[in-house]
Amino acid sequence: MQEAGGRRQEAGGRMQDAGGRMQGFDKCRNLRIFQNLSSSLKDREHTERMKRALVIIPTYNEIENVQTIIPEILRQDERLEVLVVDDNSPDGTAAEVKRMMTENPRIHILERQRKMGLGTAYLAGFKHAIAQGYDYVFEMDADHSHSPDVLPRFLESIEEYDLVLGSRYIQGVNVINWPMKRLLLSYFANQYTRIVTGLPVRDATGGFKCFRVEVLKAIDLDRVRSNGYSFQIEMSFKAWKKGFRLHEIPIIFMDRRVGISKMSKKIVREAVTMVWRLRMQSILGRVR
Ligand SMILES: Nc1nc2c(ncn2[C@@H]2O[C@H](COP(=O)(O)OP(=O)(O)O)[C@@H](O)[C@H]2O)c(=O)[nH]1
Ligand SMILES: [Mg+2]
Repeated sequence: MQEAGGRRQEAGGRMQDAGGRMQGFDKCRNLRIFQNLSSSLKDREHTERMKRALVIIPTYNEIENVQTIIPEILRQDERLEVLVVDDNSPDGTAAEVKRMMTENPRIHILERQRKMGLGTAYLAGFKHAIAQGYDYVFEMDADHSHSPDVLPRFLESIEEYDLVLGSRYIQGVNVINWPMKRLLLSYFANQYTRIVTGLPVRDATGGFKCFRVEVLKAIDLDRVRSNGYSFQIEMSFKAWKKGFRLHEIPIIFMDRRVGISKMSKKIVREAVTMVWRLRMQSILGRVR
């Protein structure tokens, strides 16, 4: 940045010289002040634009969804890039993403050999984001349950907070098209999580969120144990315990229209025990 700023000043200087020759030094003073001001505004704008945000999308058999969701995401803000983490989807999701990559350099892919779960897919994406120097890192589903229109609001909030969570439960219940059974499960799972862990958020299991990369660097990613919904709880809990600032913004969650859910009873069982493990870690001062 300094180098860029320096170059800009030099350019400003050259313009002053030209102006000086034409109109005399004093007459150019106001023009110079104006030039310096506008150049410093441009510098600030430039610095902000330099922030890079990576939207990580884990996929398993989402070929139709990636075709539509990725362009919608990229349209929201020029700072956004997308990383698909695909687990060798039999429907050819990865091949489709690679085709899209030939047309747009803001799309990336990480391919894994087999279906290994949502949590480890995100962990692989987080490590990539850290290594590649991104500033903000999003989690987002491929299936249009999370609306890309909210991404600009996340980008605003992440300027002030360290972890911004999309919440279905801060303005009533904003879930569309879920069977009542699943909604009740999610709602009470969240109450249960809050009681057991103390995590002060309304929606701890949601998967639409944005981390400052510093949060990901502070958490020992190799020690993150959970893989399903409790992965979301574990990441937010660890961020909170490490003193980072969490903030919830309202989102509307829509059930998928295309493809099938990978939700299972095993994922629910994992969450039930994980919250107790987190509480124990906290009591013993072992949150890493
Ligand atoms: N890479 C990868 N992605 C997964 C896996 N399981 C689920 N996903 C993706 O995670 C996101 C959320 O999963 P989904 O089945 O919609 O869960 P639901 O919304 O809770 O029913 C989707 O983009 C899925 O394609 C997995 O094992 N590996
Ligand atoms: Mg879904």
